[in-house]
Amino acid sequence: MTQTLTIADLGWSAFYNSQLEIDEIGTVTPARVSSVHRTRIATFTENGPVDLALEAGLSTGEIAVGDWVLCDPDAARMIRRLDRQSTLQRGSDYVHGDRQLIASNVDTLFITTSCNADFNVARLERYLALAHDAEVTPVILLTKADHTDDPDSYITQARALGRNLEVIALDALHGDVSEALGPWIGKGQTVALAGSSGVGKTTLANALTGGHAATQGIREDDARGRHTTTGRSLHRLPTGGWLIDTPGMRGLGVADVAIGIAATFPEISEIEGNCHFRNCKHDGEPGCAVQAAVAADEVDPERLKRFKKLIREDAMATETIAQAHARGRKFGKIVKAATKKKGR
Ligand SMILES: Nc1nc2c(ncn2[C@@H]2O[C@H](COP(=O)(O)OP(=O)(O)OP(=O)(O)O)[C@@H](O)[C@H]2O)c(=O)[nH]1
Ligand SMILES: [Mg+2]
Repeated sequence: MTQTLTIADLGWSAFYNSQLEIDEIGTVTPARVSSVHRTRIATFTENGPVDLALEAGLSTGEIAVGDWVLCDPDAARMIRRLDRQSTLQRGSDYVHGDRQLIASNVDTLFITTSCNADFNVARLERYLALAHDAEVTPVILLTKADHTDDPDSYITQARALGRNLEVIALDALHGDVSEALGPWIGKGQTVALAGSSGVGKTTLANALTGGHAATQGIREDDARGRHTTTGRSLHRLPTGGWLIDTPGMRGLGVADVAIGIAATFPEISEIEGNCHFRNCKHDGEPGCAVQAAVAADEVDPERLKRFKKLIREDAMATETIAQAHARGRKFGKIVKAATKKKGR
């Protein structure tokens, strides 16, 4: 990147500015994380790209692409991370209750799927829950529109997954992608691309940046890709926005996103309060308002099935996370007590 950028160009706003301590103003440099590595992070600053080492005790696992951090420019060292405006993360490890950071401080999530065997409404709903929970605007991108004679059928199915949900079908190899995605990629806006491997995320990123990041052909038999992109990275767009490309995700676990699930299924969550029992599972209990709405053709029974599955999975994963935190706290106390004893 040769041109100089202002901090506003990088996406800085009053939200981050208000987190600066008085003695930090003018002495530290804000930097936006562009990629995260094992022992260092790459960032963009007003003065160009800077690689930063972390303070002892900090792990790069706690840093997401898109984060704002403060750094000491002379020592090329990160001082601290600023609070995030939004955090996209998925449930990744149920045993340990871990969640994996996908990206942070994004305004829009481009949920990317292709007009072929990858298209799956249940998976799209998982991404929608994640986006809604993070208060990030979801947009469904249907790639490879040139692979089907009937892109409209995909558009109709995707639009049915939300109220006023933006759904865009495109051919990333031949169409004018910047024009189609214009509303979300303007100055200071940040978008993240997410979806299965091989759906064309990097192809879209290249079309938007004018770059040549590696993309790869897909296996014809199952329409799956081969994980060409291996790390998350932040890119500057000629339109003034910022784009985060991510590696394809095989499964998308939900964890601690109950609010996002409710927002993804408003036709169900809005009427649940009318059920006779407060903890109604909509499984045939008397006075169930949701089953009544299914009977009246107001709620799609397939959507209800998928809603219940996500709620169950989310509750289990959330409990595991809570248990893991409790274990962590207990372990911390034991270590503290042992250290104290030793010091005596
Ligand atoms: N015909 C057609 N092919 C496309 C389109 N978009 C992407 N492709 C092709 O699909 C293949 C996979 O594209 P990638 O951009 O590497 O997919 P990806 O989602 O980044 O994959 P991962 O990095 O593995 O997650 C490439 O061969 C692209 O040329 C499209 O709109 N139309
Ligand atoms: Mg890719």
